[in-house]
Amino acid sequence: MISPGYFFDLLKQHQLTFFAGVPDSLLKDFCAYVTDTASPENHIIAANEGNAIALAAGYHLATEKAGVVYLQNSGLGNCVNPLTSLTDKEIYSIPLLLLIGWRAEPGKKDEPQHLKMGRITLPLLEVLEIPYSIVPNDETEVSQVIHKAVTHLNTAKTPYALVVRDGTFASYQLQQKQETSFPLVREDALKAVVSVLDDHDIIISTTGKTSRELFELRETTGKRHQQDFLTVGSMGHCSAIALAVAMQKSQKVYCFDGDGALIMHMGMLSTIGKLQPPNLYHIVFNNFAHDSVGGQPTAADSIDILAIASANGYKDVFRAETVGEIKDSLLKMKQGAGPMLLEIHCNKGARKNLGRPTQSTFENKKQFMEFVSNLK
Ligand SMILES: Cc1ncc(C[n+]2csc(CCOP(=O)(O)OP(=O)(O)O)c2C)c(N)n1
Repeated sequence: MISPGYFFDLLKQHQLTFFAGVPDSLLKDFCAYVTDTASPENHIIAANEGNAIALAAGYHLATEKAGVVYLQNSGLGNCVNPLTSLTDKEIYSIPLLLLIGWRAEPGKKDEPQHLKMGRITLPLLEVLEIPYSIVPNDETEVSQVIHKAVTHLNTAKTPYALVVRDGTFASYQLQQKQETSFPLVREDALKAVVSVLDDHDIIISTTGKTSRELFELRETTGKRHQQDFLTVGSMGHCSAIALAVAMQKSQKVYCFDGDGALIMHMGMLSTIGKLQPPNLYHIVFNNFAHDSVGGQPTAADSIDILAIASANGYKDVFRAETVGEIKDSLLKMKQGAGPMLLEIHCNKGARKNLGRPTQSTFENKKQFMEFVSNLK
């Protein structure tokens, strides 16, 4: 295993001191080390991975140096546009080092939403004409790989990728903990929300632990999963799915979002505000963090989600912290026409024994579509 500090120092020796990215569970120890060690102007947790590429491009324009962009391989999709039309050698030729967490490396067991990207990560880099190395699990070998990458950055002046396998980095505990002290964690808040929804309400839930907790809640309460569509992949897009469903059906549609996911594709708020779906209710479980992949902070502490939703045309907005406030807000929301947004402030953290959906994505889709087709 490689110590995050050792890897960070190797990068530093090669003048690689600027980091931008979206956190990933495989990179969480390294991301935590960067959060504790890099100065604020040298570490930007971006809204999405495409933004991170552009941040590294801006850094290069200003300093002539290459930046490091860290991401989960699922975020490679968000990078394709800026990698092909900004940093590519046929456009501005901007060097940067991609550090990619390799979920679902072929041969390793992983969740369905990662399988395709796991299989095509290396071929996709090849199609993008981005040379890469797989980071060795050994500290003596890793410096050679970084040396190779840096030689490419300095000579070809285009992106180079380091692909990181599961278990490459040794554990590192984040020192700069940003703890909140709200009464609830996400799972308790989610239970409170679900307790006041009806059996014919539609739920579209976001990527990560929110959907896992919703799935387990249905299991433990002996309910079927038919009214829930779990957006296990495509982070940031559950509100778009919810909008389109709401526009085709008269039933109430509840979008269960996370602050990281909402911020990742915040542009969707403007589409919802413009189209004014009266049956769309947006619930944001705001724990101010990318809790599902290690708890790194989002920008949620410096923005006003309610003001943003209002300014985008949401008809009413609410904020809650306690079970009572959640229930009161939802009862008020149910009586009025949407789009409306409820922001629930909650703490990071989840049960250690939280499972993953045992139902396949195909079964989830089938049951959900049958349920929806029987609605008006
Ligand atoms: C495009 C993309 N980038 C990164 C990830 C990895 N990822 C999965 S869940 C998650 C954090 C989600 O944060 P938030 O929406 O705030 O929900 P929380 O986990 O805090 O409940 C991330 C970064 C992903 N699945 N897809």
